[in-house]
Amino acid sequence: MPRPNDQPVLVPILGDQLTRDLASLRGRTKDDTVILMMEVWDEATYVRHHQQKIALIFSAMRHFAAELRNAGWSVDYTELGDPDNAGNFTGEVARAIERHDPRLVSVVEAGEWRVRQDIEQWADKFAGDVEILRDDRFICTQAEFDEWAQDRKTLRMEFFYREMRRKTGLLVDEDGQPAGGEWNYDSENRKPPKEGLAVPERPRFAPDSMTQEVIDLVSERFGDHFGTLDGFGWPVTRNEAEQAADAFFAERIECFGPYQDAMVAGEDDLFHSMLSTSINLGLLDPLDLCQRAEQAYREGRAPLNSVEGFIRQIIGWREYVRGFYWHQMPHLQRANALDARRGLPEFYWTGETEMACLADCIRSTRDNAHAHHIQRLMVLGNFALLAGIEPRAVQDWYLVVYADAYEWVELPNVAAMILYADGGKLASKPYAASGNYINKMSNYCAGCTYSPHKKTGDGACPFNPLYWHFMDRHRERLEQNHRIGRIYATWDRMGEDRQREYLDSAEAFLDTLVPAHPGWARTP
Ligand code: FAD
Ligand code: DLZ
Ligand code: SF4
Repeated sequence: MPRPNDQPVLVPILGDQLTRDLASLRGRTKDDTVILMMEVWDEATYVRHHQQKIALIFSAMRHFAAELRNAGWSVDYTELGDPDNAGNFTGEVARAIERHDPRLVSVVEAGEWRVRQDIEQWADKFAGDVEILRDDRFICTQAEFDEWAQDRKTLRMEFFYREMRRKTGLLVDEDGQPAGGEWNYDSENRKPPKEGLAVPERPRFAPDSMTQEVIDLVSERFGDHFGTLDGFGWPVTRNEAEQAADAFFAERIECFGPYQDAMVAGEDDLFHSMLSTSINLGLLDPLDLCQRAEQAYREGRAPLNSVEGFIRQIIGWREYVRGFYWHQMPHLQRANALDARRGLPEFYWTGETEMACLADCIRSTRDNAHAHHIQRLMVLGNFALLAGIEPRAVQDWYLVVYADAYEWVELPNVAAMILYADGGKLASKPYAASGNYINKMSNYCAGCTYSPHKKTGDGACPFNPLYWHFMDRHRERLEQNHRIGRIYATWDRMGEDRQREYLDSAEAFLDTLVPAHPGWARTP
């Protein structure tokens, strides 16, 4: 039965929808709307998120609710500790419907498959009207992505990215050509770190009393989850996120491009923007950031390769993985084209490994709930690929440990980009590399028990034999691939004895790996 018009509209806002420009708020009036925000047990525990990730989301939610109330909105906020908390979104919306008897529930579609499935049941479960609005914080609609992807065998980001450049006009000159003549300047963005590289400190935001209250809550309720709360300094409000963005555009964007793939032990941020947590929560608008980057280039404050690289990560990769996720779900979750079956090694959780590169990336992950892209891809991801770790375990790990991790962005990066589990729809070849690559792009090897120059046997960098073990066991599939197939000529030239040394060395190393207890990622 339709409700009378004097009943309010109930607007549930999820934890990663923290913007006043949300489609469900646009055009609403304050006296006619009740905003519902819900801290719920199911979201906090469906995987055992890093402690900083829960603290960040709850603190940002509470600050956003306060900002809305100060602006005159009516906000119904359920805290995790409320005795009647139903523990999940559907139960909390049901309780709110009893409290407010709304004429309409208006919600923006959830970012994740799991939650979207639940929300799609609301119209059947609840008596009143329910509308589910498109999340227009993304530049590309799903219909656009699906149309672009239709009839393509492979879905390369590069071609999608050019469409997004044309759609937004970012770095496109008046004649329709890309600024500077090229669409992509990645070849200029592969500088190894140089000695004494000076990296400006990124701003950190000391917890205020609201954040401290959340930190205490997380410590009490989730203190056995992975990671530490010490040094929590993420932006939790739009204002803080803007300050973080200002600092990036003032101090780091210049070197962002050239050192994008560099890694330095103990330097956790380098020249990265460190803005993913704020963008994904809704505190920063991705298009606005790209426009600011373009302005920096047009005004001569930042070089084109840095600005193009930054814009590509956002309107290219970020938009692309989101379209890819919805295009490939739900089977992407179960994809395992390389039939990888090994358990995740325990050291991914403890950091206890002699491999200096992995140890540093895991330490940064534990301390900051963050590691930068090339660490996620070419160290942590490369190892998981070469060692044949089962995709579901790797997916869970990435979803737990990073403060910016939501399944729509984590899953394509893990299943398709690092593990090639989709069989090559996303990546034209597996991102497999030996110790050579890490040695070239970082200073890790200088402080490692192993040597990147030693190929097999005692003291050899494990990435070296693992690389050939991987190539050998996937020969049938990869030999046909024109981007990687030629490597087999090198393998064949080695001769059987040398090949055996590589394979034995890899197997001896793999035998030392202790599988992690699954309880690290999910409550059994
Ligand atoms: P910067 O290096 O400054 O890049 C600028 C922005 O570009 C980022 O803030 C982010 O919004 C976007 N971006 C860059 N690369 C990607 C990408 N591959 N996919 C989507 N967006 C991108 N990013 C997440 O936001 N959440 C995740 O759960 C996540 N999981 C990842 C898992 C793996 C295996 C890999 C290889 C990458 C993953 N990324 C993820 C992408 C990337 O590593 C992070 O976005 C980045 O490290 C965040 O730090 P930053 O803000 O300093 O990024
Ligand atoms: C990740 C997360 C966590 C830990 N907790 C909550 C929560 O209690 N309430 C909430 O609204 N959102 C939370 N989130 C973010 C949601 O998981 C995210 O909004 C959905 O997964 C998007 O589909
Ligand atoms: Fe990593 Fe190998 Fe270098 Fe050690 S030698 S830091 S394991 S790449």
